Amino acid sequence: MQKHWWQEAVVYQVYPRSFQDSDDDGLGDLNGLRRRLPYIKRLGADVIWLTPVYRSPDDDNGYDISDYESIQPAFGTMADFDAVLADAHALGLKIVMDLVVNHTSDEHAWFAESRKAVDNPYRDYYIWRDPVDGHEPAPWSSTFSGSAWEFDEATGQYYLHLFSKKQPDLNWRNDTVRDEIYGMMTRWLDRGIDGFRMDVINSISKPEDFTNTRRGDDRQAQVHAYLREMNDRVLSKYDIMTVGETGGVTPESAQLYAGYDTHELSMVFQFQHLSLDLDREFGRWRHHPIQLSRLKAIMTRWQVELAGKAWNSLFWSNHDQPRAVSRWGNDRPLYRELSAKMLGAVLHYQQGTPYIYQGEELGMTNVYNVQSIDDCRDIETLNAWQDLVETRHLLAPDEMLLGIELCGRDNARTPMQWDTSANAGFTSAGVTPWIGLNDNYPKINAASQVDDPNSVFSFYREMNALRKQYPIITYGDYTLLAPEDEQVWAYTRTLDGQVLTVVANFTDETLTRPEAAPAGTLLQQNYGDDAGERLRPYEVKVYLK
Ligand code: ISL
Repeated sequence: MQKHWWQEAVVYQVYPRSFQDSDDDGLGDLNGLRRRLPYIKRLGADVIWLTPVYRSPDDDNGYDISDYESIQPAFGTMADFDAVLADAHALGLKIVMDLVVNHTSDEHAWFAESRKAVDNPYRDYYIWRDPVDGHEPAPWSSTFSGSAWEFDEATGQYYLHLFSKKQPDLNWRNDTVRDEIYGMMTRWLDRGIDGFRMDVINSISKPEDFTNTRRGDDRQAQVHAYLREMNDRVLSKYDIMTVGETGGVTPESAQLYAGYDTHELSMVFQFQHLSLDLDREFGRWRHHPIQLSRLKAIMTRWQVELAGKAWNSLFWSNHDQPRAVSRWGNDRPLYRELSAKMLGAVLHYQQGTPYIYQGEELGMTNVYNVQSIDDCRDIETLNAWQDLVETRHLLAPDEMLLGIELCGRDNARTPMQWDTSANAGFTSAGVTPWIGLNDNYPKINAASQVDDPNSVFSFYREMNALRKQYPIITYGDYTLLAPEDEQVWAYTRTLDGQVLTVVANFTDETLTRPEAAPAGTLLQQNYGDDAGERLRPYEVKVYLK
């Protein structure tokens, strides 16, 4: 296996509209991020993944791009972007940009042309079909509720949109579309960025007909051909990292996307572990408790099956997910910090590149102050409310609000909690942020944690530092211990005769386990001492021998 810098890196995900406002419009921006770069450096991250900052009508918070080569004015200018990049590089931080090329905004110039006439030169940039018997050409549905087909009066055809109707899907079969995208990517790389996180990249290839209604990776025909072409024509010319967002991938298919010798991507985001608490029918809007043995089994399969063949990404959370400590840990005051540290350790000591979503390093929690749908901003949430509550009456308002509270995307999108001042230091007092703050910011904020050696922040910082010191954390082989245990997650990593053991209590009970007292010296823990085989609530211990 050839070693790559991104295998040894820790990535910090920044959602810029919620990170730091610098001009008092209630929206985070590039100058705000620039001011906070030293914070990310101090945490010990190596790479920033920046979610979209391109020009966009913001139907889906920037994932609907109307110009790939200009900056959203509310976020700043291209000069501001260059300044962020230069400052980041000066600090030794790399920047990976979001690449959203499954779809554009309907306000992109290509789509404005495309919808004008069936013989417009841009028509074939998108996916247009005639109606069948007066309605949608095929039964595909949108991730954001309703049909994936929108009828366009002007030309009497439907266009495909896997997400909102303001996000028409690009037609990757069209050689010119792919040329345009590769050209755009090349210009960004030549600007000096360090890679791409590729939005829903395993959806870019569409079948000839749209009769297969199963979701997932198996409806892709050409995706590997496209990614190999992209790699050949663009990616392989730079020393960058790429991570594909690939819902539906399995350890087998991930080896095609991210195999060491498949010449596609550096790694992918898989979502199997994030599906355990979802409902078959109502998805994230009806929640089920997770079974630890199943979570361990999924993560272990990825560890074992990719070993030596492809590289894992490791994440609990991102801007589409609820907060990790609320979902997998315990966000009550007594256990919040303990369980946030425990979760961090269980994830970061596995093999792969860890991703920290902004605020996770502080133990930021889900939002419990949502009173009504009017407090929500996320298009997925708003559309689902419209569909499931208002139109089809499948969920009662209270049940849906509970679903939103437990799993809605806005949980991750409230402003970063910097300090105890009004608006948490995200924006000035008196400004109304684009989305309400989590009202626990006086308790959970960066200012109270960065200098506290016992804080969640310091725990994450310590993990990041240990990773630099011990190659076993990056490269060791993973073995699960006691797979059936529903309360404890224990595993080892081995490399060159060394053994690293991680033992974690996922409950609020004190337990006794032989695995909890392995040989070796304690490298990291969240209680300050070692109780041997006794594991206290949410205790985690990491040993090295
Ligand atoms: O949560 C999911 C899978 O468990 C899905 O929300 C999935 O990650 C998502 O639908 C794809 O997300 C990406 O593309 C969307 C955008 O809204 C998300 O923010 C982005 O991460 C469309 O561009």
